Amino acid sequence: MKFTRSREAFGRAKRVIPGGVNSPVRAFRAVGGRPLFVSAGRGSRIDDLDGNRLIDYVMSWGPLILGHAAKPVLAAVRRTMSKGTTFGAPTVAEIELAERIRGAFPSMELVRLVSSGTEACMSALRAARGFTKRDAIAKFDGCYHGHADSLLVKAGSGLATFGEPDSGGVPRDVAKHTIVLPYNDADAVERALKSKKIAALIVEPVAGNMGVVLPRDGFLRRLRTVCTRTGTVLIFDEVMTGFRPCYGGVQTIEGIKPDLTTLGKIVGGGMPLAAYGGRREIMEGVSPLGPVYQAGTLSGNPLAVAAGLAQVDYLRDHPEVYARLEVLGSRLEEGLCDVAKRRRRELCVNRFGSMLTLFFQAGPVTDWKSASGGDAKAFAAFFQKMLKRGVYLPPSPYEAWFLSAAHTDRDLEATLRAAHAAL
Ligand code: KE4
Repeated sequence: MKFTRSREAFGRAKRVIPGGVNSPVRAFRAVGGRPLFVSAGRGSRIDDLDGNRLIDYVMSWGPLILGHAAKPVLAAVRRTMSKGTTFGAPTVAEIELAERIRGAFPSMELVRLVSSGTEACMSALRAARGFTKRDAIAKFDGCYHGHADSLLVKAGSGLATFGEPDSGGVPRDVAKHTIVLPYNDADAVERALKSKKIAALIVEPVAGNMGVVLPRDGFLRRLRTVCTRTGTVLIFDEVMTGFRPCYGGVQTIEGIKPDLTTLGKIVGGGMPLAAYGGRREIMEGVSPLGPVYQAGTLSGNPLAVAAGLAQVDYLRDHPEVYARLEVLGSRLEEGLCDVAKRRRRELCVNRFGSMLTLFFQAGPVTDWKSASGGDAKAFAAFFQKMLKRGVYLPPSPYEAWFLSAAHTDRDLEATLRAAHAAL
């Protein structure tokens, strides 16, 4: 693999964009070297500026469950854009997408469309604070819910690689309202929520931003019980897990009803669209019905809604996609564990359906403390060797690898061969 054109592009980018990237994790800071510049994507592959065709496991960090440039999504956007790109006025398609979301997530009685996962999480928290008239919120160490001020307190994605517990520019008066709890520690949650009136507890029901970390049996149920008892709004941040494991999310599989849910990524079909919603009495507090203000020029944007509708409708009409994703996920997990054993390397794989993380440690990895104990240098070396062998992994040890319906058995065989050589 040669990367000259990417290098030139990066030099040029750094002259006009901070760090040459529009999102920090893309800068390859955790793995060294220069970021890849992408020219095209198709199916499970991306082409970089130097004509390298790579098997992609970043998949734009989750939205592309059907693969790059999925036909139904492109067709829908093409059909829609001939009628204009944005109106700043309601359209019927927005109702249809909100109805689909409510169909897949019955807990979301009222739904508001926004433009990013950050906006969805920030707005959900404001709705919860408005509803409870409480200021404090709680989140978990290693979980990431976007970059709103009150959530940049030990975020797990991006910031985790910088080793910064807080972000610059977040006022102490804001951060002090956020309690950070250890993931998978329900007793700590019980103690915190008993000792202080909290507006909302926000959780990644399956974490993906410290690498994939699964909730212990009963953990989510305990959160539901404690939040109900203390009048705390339970928010499931399903930005990453929404429509990933099934035509629904973790709440569907666990049979647990959060008070609010945030969605993003898949629901937008790869376009800037996210959503938040939940219990009617909470969401009726949102403007123009109630005093909680939230707005957006491009909220419910017609092109993004068309892409989202096309993708979620395809998933609704082709449940076999989920069976296929489960087969691919388990094959990749087993293959990686087998390669690690043959190479006598202490690695552990956490998987949730078609999202997984290979940790460079023996494990188990059950929270941020254990997740951050891996060998980041060994991961960086592995990343670079895989890239040279045509496999593009997330450039951080604290992210999830994503499979799509476009990944093939041949992709997996090539990936496992590359992993065997790279280790
Ligand atoms: P965005 O604002 O990036 O659309 O969504 C924020 C967000 C909220 N909640 C969860 C569970 C998320 O995973 C995210 C965003 N995820 C990261 C990658 N793990 C986005 C990649 C990036 O920051 O560039």
